[in-house]
Amino acid sequence: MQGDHFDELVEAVLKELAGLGVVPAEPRQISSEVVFSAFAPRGAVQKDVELQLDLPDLTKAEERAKPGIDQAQDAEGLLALMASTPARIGVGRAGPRPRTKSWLLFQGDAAVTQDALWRDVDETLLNELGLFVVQTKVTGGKQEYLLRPDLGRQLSDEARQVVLQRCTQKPNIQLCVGDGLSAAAVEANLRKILPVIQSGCQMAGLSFGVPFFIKYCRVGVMNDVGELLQPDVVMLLIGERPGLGRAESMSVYMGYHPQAGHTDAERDVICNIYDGGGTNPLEAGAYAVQLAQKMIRLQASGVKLKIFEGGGKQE
Ligand code: B12
Repeated sequence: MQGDHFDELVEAVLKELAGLGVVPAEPRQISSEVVFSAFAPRGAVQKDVELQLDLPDLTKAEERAKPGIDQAQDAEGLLALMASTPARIGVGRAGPRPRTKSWLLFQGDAAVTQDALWRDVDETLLNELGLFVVQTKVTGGKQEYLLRPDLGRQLSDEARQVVLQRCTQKPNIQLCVGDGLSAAAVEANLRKILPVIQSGCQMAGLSFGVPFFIKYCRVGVMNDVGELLQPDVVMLLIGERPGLGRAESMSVYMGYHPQAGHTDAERDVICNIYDGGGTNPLEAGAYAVQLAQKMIRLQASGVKLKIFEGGGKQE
């Protein structure tokens, strides 16, 4: 629409509204420019306006802890019940629907999950910890990673070459880090767990291969790493599928002499690794080293290890 014509239109509407007493009758400076500016992106028109939020931040622990049931029969009991679980109980309802608060919180928490899933692990962290980066056969970004788990279980040809060039053969422990389903999980735990595993292996007299990072990684990639480098044990630190609002949980998947054809039955997992409620990353690191020692001693992992532990094989 032409600006002049629009101005005429605005003028006509304002006159009509003034006649109805909805807007003041005095002449005012209004033009298409002014009207359009109302729809411009916020940053563009409100550069010097400070953002003021008058609503509480629903994601804060104290807000989450507030019951949504106004006249609970046992208010104290309800509070105790809510404190006993992170599950969304006692949130109340508006007729048959969730309350606005519940709905907003759900959307906020779902966004945390999506962010963790869709973004890449911070490169500065990987550089800081001296991890070089290789990729699986996924080439079409996260979308393909999610749709094709099979590609995430195989190192790309280039990755295989780089790994062979940069890593040592037949270490006791070969550690890899994978993004998996949560970048946030890797970022939250890696700085803590990696040094514990490294020093733990050193103290246990286990040789430690050159660690590296695998982008678009699935658990099954352990088989490729095992075939390429022939370590006794592969440890794969990987981001777990995030829960609603909980994205920082990591796992260590481990296998003895992983090779083509191995399944999860030949693997073990130390899961739910995060600070403040999960398995503490420092403890998890120490436990991973102990488990690796056991795997090497009994020459097994996964179900076989359980059987051998139970006396199926003499030490
Ligand atoms: C998704 C999932 C599954 C899916 C896996 C399918 C898939 N393709 O993703 C299904 C429903 C099949 C599944 C089954 C089982 N799971 Co499960 N699973 C999970 C979950 C929710 C997320 C895992 C994840 O994010 N992995 C990371 C991504 C990147 O890996 P991925 O390559 O995409 O997928 C592989 C792993 O998820 C692996 N996997 C999944 N579960 C398990 C369990 C064990 C013991 C192992 C070694 C591997 C493994 O299987 C996938 C294919 O290789 C976790 C919860 C958590 N907090 O981690 C539980 C979890 C790992 N599972 C668990 C268990 C116990 C099992 C079962 C043994 C249950 C049963 N009794 O049958 C089976 C075994 C499965 C197997 N693969 O042999 C436990 C492990 C506890 C432990 N420390 O041993 C967890 C931690 C849940 C829990 N809190 O109890 N699981």
